Amino acid sequence: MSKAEMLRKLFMGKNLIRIVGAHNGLTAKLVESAGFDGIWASSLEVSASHAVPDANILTMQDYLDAAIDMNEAVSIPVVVDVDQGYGNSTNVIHMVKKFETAGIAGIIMEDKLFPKQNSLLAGGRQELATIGEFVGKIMAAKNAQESKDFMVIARIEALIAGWGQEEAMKRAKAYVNAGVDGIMIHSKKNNPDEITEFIKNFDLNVPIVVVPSTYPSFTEEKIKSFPKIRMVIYANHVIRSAVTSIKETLKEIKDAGGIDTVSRKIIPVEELFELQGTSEMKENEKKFLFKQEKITALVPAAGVIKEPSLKPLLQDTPLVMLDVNGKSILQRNVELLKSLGIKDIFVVSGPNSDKINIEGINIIQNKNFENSHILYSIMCAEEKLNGKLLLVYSDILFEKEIIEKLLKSEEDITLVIDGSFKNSKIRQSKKEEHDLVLVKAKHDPVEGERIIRPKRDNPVLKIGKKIGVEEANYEYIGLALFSEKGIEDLKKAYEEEKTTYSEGLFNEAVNFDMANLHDILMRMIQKGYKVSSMEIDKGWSEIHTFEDYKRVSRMIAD
Ligand code: SPV
Ligand code: MG
Repeated sequence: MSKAEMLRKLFMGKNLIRIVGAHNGLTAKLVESAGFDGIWASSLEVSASHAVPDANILTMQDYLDAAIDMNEAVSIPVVVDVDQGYGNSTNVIHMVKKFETAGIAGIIMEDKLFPKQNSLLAGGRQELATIGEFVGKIMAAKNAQESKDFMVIARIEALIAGWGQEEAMKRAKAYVNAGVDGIMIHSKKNNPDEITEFIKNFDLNVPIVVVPSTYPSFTEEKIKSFPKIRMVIYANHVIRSAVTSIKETLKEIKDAGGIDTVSRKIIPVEELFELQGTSEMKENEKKFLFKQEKITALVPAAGVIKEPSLKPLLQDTPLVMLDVNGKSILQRNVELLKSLGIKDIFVVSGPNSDKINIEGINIIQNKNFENSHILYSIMCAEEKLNGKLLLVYSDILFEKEIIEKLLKSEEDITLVIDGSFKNSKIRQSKKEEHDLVLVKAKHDPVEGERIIRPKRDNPVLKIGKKIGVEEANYEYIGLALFSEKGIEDLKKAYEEEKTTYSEGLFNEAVNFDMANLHDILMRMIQKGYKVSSMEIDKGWSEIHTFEDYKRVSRMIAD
C-alpha cells in the first residue's frame, strides 16, 4: 500500500488522525516509535533546524530533501508543509511532481504570497494570495499528481491575516470547488474560538485539519466533539523540546566541568545506534558483505634436486620448472591460483632461480638453500606473510576443487590430508623410503568405493615421516592454509623454537634450519595449537621421481 493510500485510509477511518512535526530522519523516527499516525514535515522545524527564519529562505529542494529523509526513515505517511508551493502555479506543478515521486503521502499548501513568513510570528507579514490565484494553484496541483491517492490539502490563512470568518469561509468554498482533499484552518489566537466558529459554519464535504499550537487547551478530547476535524497537527513540539533538552545538557556539562553527571541522564549510544538502523545494517552485512580477503600463495621451491632419476630431465632447472606436457608445474599452478583470484604469489627459489621465468609471480631467494629446508624457505618470505596464506609445495599438481574447498576453511591451520595412501602400492613403496609425510588424525578415513567426504572436525594429532606404520591414517599432500592468526602462530612458534633450539635434532630434522614444515607443526601440536585437516581422496599427484613424471605426464592431457 502506498503512503498516500495509507493516509487516505486514515481519513476514511473513525479515529482522529494525529501527526507530529519533525525535521529530519531521526526526529521522524521518534514520532513513529511514539505511535503517532504520521509525520508533519514542518517548514518551521526544517528551517529552524538550519537556523534560518521560516520565511522561504530555504528552497523547495531543501524542504524536499528533508521530507525525503523523514519519509525514508519511517513507514507511516509523511504530510509535507509546502508553504505556498514555492512560487506560482508553474512552481506548484513542479513541486507536486517532486514530492509525489518521493513517496510523500500528501501536502498542505497555504494561500499566502511568496515569500511568506511563519504564521505565528508576532508582527509578521501575512499577505494573502487572491482567491483566484490560489484556486489556480490548487487546480495545478491536482492536475499534476499521478496517483489518485496523493492528497492536496488547502490551508486557509485568512484568520491569521485578520481577514475574518467570512473571507475564510469564502476561500474554503472556492478551494473545495477547485478540488482540494481537505481544508486546514489556521489560527494564532490563544483560544480555539475562531476555529470552532469556523467549523460550526462549515458544511463542505471535506475533512478539516487543525494546528492548536497557540490554543493548546484544545485537547483531543475537545477536538473529538467536532467530528469534522479529522486531523490534528502538533507542529513544532519536537524541535522545541529538543532545544530545551540540548540547552539543559549543555548547561550541565558546563557547570559540572565534565560529562560525568549528564551521561547518565541521556540515552546511551546503543539506543542511538538502534535509531540509526545499525542492527539492520549488521544483519545485511552478514548476508551481503563478502569481505575480499587478501590471500597470499607461497611456493617454497628452493630445494636442491637429489633424486638421480630426475637429474637428466632437469639438468640445472629447478623442479618447479619441470615441463609436464608443455607447461611447467609452476606455470600450471600459477594459472590455477590466478583463476581462483589469488594474485599475490611468492616463490622461494634456491639454485638457478633465473630459470624461474613466469609472469606475475614474485621471487624471493633463499640464499642458504644448500643448508636449509622448507621451513627456512617459508620464513624467507616472513615479511610478506600477513593475511591468509596458501602454502603450495613446488612438486605437486592437484585438482582445482581441492583448493576451492580448502580456501573455505575457517580454521587457523588446515592441512590437506589424503586417506587413500594405504590402498596405493605406489604410495606404500614411497612410505617405505620415508618419502611420505604421514599424519595421524583423530578420525580414520571413511572406507568405501563411493563416498561423500565427511565434513567433520578431524584434528591432526601427529605429523612426520617417521610415524609408525599402523598409526598413520593419512598422508599430508603439501597443501596448507593458514588464517591470519594461523600465520602469526606459526611465526611466533618459529621464533620461540629458534631461540630455545640448541644443536642436534629438531624433531625429525638434523638441525633447526633443515626442518620441514611438519617438524614445527608437530612442536606446535605438542604445545597445544590446533592443526586442522581437510580430508581428500586422491585428486593430486607429486613428482619426486622419473616414474612420477611419466605417470603424471600420461594423466595430464592439456
Ligand atoms: C509549520 O509547522 O511550519 C506550520 C505551522 O506551518 S505554523 O508554524 O503554526 O505556521
Ligand atoms: Mg509552515
